[in-house]
Order: sequence, then C-alpha cells, then structure tokens
Amino acid sequence: METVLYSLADGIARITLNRPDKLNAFNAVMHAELRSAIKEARLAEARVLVLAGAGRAFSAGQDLGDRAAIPGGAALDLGAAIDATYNPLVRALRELPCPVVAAVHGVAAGAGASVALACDLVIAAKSAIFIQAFGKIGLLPDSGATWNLPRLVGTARALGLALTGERLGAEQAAAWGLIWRCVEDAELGSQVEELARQLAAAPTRALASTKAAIYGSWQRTLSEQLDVERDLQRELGLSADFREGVAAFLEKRAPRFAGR
Ligand code: LHQ
Repeated sequence: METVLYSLADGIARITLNRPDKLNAFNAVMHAELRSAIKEARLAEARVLVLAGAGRAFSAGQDLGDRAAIPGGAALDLGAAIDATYNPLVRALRELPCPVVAAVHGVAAGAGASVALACDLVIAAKSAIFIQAFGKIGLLPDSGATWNLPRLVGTARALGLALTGERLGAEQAAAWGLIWRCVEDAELGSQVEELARQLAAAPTRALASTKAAIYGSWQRTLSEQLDVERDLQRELGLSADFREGVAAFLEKRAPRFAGR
C-alpha cells in the first residue's frame, strides 16, 4: 500500500496513515487503503488495533487538493463523498470487536480529529493539538464529530470547539475528557505499546462486549441497559476466558486469555 502502512504481530494490528508531506490528509487512495487494512485486521482477528500518523502529524483531515473535495465549476456532492469514505470508515472502526487505540501526535484537524475521536481510546502526546477546522472552510464537523464531541465533553465545550475552530492542546483535551490520556512527547510510543500489549493480552470477548454495551447505551434506558448487561454477562459467563480469569486469580498467577 502507498498511503497506509499495515502490520500485525502478537495480536496487535498497526495502521499508520502515511502521507507525511501532506500531514496525512485523507485522499481517495488513502481511504481505500485504510478500508482494506481495517478489513485485514478484522479478518485476522486482531486483538487490538493501533492507528497513528507518520511524520509530524496524526492527520490534517480531508485533503483539500483532492478533486473529490475541491469546489469547481460542477456542483460538488460532498454527501456522496462522505457516504463513500468517512461514514463507512467511522462505522468500521466502531464495529470492530477489538479496541482501537489512536496514537495522536502533532495536529489532528478536521476529519483527522474526528477519526481519532472515533477510536475507542485516544492517547496523545503533550504537544498534540486537536482542531475542529471545518468551520474555517465553510463546513460543519463531520465523521461523527457532532455526535462524539457533545458526548465526550458536553454541549458547551462541543459548541465552543466547533464554532470557533480553536486549537485544543492535548493536556486540556485530557482534562476535559475528550481523550483517554495525554503523555510526554518522548513517551508516546512506549505508552501506546504498553497499552496495546495490555489490551492484546486481555479477554477479547469481554472487551468486545464492553465496547458494544457502552456505545449502545446512548440509545437505551437504564432498565434496558441492565437487560443488555445481563445478556452479555450470561454469554461471557460461559467463556473459557472467564474460567481462566477466575482460576488465575485463585491460583495467584497471571491469566492466559485465549480470546474464547
Ligand atoms: C494539506 C492539508 C490538507 C491538503 C496540510 N489538505 N494538504 C470531509 C468531506 C469532504 C470534503 C471536505 O472535508 C471534509 C472534512 C474535513 O476534514 S474538512 C477540514 C480539512 N482540513 C483542514 O481544513 C486543515 C487544513 N490544514 C491546516 O489548517 C494546516 O495545515 C494545519 C493547521 C493542519 C497544520 O499547519 P502547519 O503545521 O503550519 O502545516 P502546513 O499548513 O504548512 O502544512 C504542511 C503541508 O501539508 C503543506 O503542504 P506544502 O506542500 O505547502 O508543504 C500543506 O498544504 C499540506 N496540508 N493540511 N487538509
């Protein structure tokens, strides 16, 4: 692949957006390659997926030089472009059963920020910044940002970020609950590695159920959610990993979860 790097080792799938001279801005090729890398991770039953950017940024969002995004003579249907690219990407990330970790350094702007926030856990280097850049070019936040932002930081901060396009530093982002963790720049790689290894060794089915239950909770009442938890717990109670987890605890040893 030309715009995306993919590898899988020890249950950890790694996807790196790789157009560093364009700050990893998304073009049509990158979308296609990213889709196929995510599909590969899914088929290989990766136990965790790490998404990062090459060079000095995570991603500057849509490539504004891409013909699909340049307003020209003919009417431009951004809706069709979004239907073909960002929306399936965000759905694919959310529908993956394994946790998806975004490792953010440098800039995450526009859809680059949205895609990071669509991941399950975002770890950012202290110097990273998140920019809702859409308003500056006459668009609204997309790729799930209008859904994720208010849920993560509340309506007041979501509107503040989206309406002003102000840059949000990683420390503030973590303090607001927009991201999971902000770490020293020099420690981003090692912290992401540690988290990925921890998740790859965790009971896979329990993580998948947790992810599905938490995201699904927004459209349910507490009473409905209690039923969902019961049903998922019933299934997990029959898993080999649950037996292993309890046995390991009682035997005072580290568990070896097989993901079954
Ligand atoms: C870029 C880009 C870029 C192309 C930097 N495209 N080249 C969805 C659906 C369909 C259509 C429209 O949009 C969307 C959603 C969106 O994502 S809308 C938001 C699109 N993104 C932006 O508006 C951000 C534009 N970029 C910037 O504001 C700055 O580049 C940031 C603040 C990200 C970084 O600034 P600097 O660190 O000063 O870097 P730079 O501006 O010098 O960029 C470095 C190079 O990357 C430069 O190329 P060059 O050949 O001059 O070295 C930029 O042109 C290129 N680049 N973003 N989105």
